[in-house]
Amino acid sequence: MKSSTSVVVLAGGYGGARMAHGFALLGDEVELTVIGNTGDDLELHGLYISPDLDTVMYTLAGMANAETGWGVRDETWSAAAMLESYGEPTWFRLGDRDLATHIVRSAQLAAGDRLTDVTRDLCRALDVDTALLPMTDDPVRTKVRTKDGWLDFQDYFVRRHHQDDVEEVRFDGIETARPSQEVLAAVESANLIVVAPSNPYVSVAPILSLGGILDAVLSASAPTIAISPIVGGAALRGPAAQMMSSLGTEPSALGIAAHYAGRWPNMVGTLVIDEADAAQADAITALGMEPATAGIVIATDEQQRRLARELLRIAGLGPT
Ligand code: FO1
Repeated sequence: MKSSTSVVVLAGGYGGARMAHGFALLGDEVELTVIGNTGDDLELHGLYISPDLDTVMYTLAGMANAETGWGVRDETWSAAAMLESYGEPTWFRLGDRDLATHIVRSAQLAAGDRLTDVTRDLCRALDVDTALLPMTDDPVRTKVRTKDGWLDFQDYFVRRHHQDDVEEVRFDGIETARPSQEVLAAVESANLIVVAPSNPYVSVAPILSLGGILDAVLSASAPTIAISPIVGGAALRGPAAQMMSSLGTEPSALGIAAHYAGRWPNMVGTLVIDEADAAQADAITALGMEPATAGIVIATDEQQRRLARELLRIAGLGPT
């Protein structure tokens, strides 16, 4: 049987989950590892919640809520209603099925297990055979500075509906946090590394800011392909375009290229942009990045699968 291609996807939430799903749909052709951002993680009601890991896990398990882009589909909210009765905060909505994930994860962490091992156990229980790796087992928390001062990420993103202009982003704990051995091994042995169409500031940056990961990616034998999270000047979901503007980057495919080239020189070999942005290809080439044009709006399984296959072809790993 043809040896499978090892693909590592650096992923945030929504866009990362869809890109990962595209590779998962290629079945045995691809051995998929997803390195997930944990900077969005939070503790609420005494539970440890890992939104980006859960979005990827639920998507790969076929149980994601496609409308909201987070949590579980066909969800019920009885526990949330009872929490409300107790006067508990419910601005960060936790559905009954989703709560089971946080209960099991919190109990295993309290028993001393690593987040890496807990995530593996949860995925296995949901028949997800993709290796979903937290970027680190150490605490990292994304904070954003707005005109009202520093905010925890979920305060900014959910409670304040990411309406604030972000003036600065920081990752508390990043100085001492280290990528797990599993993460470094996956990067080292990958045939292809994919930077998913995730928010460069709060999904991709926490992963690449972890001590040792950038060097691992730069010295890996695998090519690195990034997919623009911006199509036609807008983010497909979430505040990426708004953040780029307030943080000084033009919200466009070219702006993404400039951001990646400036912040992580020589890390991205090919930037995949949407057909709608093909006119920016030459300017992207001038930044030392190879542009590739493809359909990068991947709402359906077929679109996700097709983009995954196209990325393998671009990397010289799939049928031409
Ligand atoms: N996002 C919201 O906009 N509103 C919510 O109430 C909400 C709850 C929630 C619960 C669990 C979970 O895993 C994610 C949740 N999210 C919610 C999304 C979350 O803020 C984002 O997935 C990431 O942090 C950003 O990618």
